[in-house]
Amino acid sequence: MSLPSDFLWGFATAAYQIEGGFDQDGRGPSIWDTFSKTPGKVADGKTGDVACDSYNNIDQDIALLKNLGAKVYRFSISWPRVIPLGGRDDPVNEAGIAHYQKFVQRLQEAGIAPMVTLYHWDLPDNLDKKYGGLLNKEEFSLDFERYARVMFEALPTVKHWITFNEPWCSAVLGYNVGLHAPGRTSNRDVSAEGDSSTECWTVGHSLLVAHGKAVKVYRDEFKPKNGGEIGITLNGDWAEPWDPEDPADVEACDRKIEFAISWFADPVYFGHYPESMRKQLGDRLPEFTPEEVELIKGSNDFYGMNHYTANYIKHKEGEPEPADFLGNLETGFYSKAGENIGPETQSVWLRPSPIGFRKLLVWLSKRYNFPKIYVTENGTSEAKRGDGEAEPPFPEILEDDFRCEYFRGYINAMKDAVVEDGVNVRIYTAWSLMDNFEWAEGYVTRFGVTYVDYDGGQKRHPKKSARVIGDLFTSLIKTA
Ligand code: PNW
Repeated sequence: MSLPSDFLWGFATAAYQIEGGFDQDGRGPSIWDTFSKTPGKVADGKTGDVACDSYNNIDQDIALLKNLGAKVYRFSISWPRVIPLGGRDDPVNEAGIAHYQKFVQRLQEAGIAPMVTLYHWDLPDNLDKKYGGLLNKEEFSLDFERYARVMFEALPTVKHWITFNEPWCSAVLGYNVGLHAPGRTSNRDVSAEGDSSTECWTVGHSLLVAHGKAVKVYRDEFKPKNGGEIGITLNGDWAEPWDPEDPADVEACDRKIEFAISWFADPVYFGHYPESMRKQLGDRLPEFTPEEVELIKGSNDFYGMNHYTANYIKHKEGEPEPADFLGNLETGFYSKAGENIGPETQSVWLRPSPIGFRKLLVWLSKRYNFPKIYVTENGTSEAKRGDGEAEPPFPEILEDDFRCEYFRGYINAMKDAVVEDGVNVRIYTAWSLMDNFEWAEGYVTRFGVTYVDYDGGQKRHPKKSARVIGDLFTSLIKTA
């Protein structure tokens, strides 16, 4: 028993993390340009100005994908590259459009299917300044709708569209914790502006409405002639009870997943927010109008799933904090019995737990009636090697056995979910094709299956894990 013969696998990236070319050919600034240039926001004061310089290295990136055997490549469009000021009446930058048209054409000539994310966090800065960006549902959703239409029209051969990458991250990291652009939070040590108790819920709602509008445009105007699919990509970790004997911890696990994933997935599949969130947040959680329900309910052609890690969950007693976004609970890596969920990595939030992937695939499939799932991100930074704080220098860094083990564990867990639990996964793209700008962590943390020599001409060197993924899928996919 194995994965279906039409299963597609490959790698994922995002525009701001790899493109560079920040001021080339008319690109405008995004909120991440502004945020990363603000002192103290990104490790070592780094920005995505150059990153992997993928904007100027189309041929090298496609050759790499081909060399690794990828069947699909997930990348994102930089909104301010194609509409520098972002708004629905603002001019389109033809050079930006031409860039993505050329890229898609070259990819397809190489036999690689493009999977395009419209929004991977790089909002045109002008829209943030003009009307508060994602906080302004009416303006934002109309501007996003127009941007989406421009891209659907420009790239008619693309069959897989993702509206938003990880709305949870945009809302919580951007408007509650303040760790990501635009960096708003109630914590006045971090930001002069923001209200963690309300803004993230407002932003989540705007994102859902904008998603719904873009899906409607695609289905009404483009799907009939182009025949592609569209969905949203959600992130979320698996949850294990801290004390499996305590029903309150067991219950808190479901609540944790609801606050992370069902916040967006319940509206998309059922047309309303989860009961647990309505109960805790009251009128801080916006109401859907009947028109919004109409737009959002049933708006996924596939479920886009980003998944990295798992946590032990301990329920909290008493009233939740106003800024709480977890569901009145604590997350940790150790259980009551002292078990560790998985080995440490360079990312404080990430410890591998392959079994958690299988369990979450089953949880989601049961709740949302076995949707077609595309795993759009899965991957890891490395564990520390030896006593060193940093990763080893090139070329030892290419021997990334820890990452190889991660992919073996996770991809096999996914295979088990498909083969034994009836879960319907059809596409898998590993995060990431190459080392890149890891947001607030700058370039310190590397998630790539390919090493990028940032200071030595941006050369790409595949690590051991790049081959492991290809070999695994080759052995797991049924030959037609
Ligand atoms: C995802 N967390 O982000 C993003 O989609 C990628 O752009 C990113 O590079 C990748 O995962 C690795 O970090 C996340 O704190 C960032 O739980 C942070 C969290 C989850 C996902």
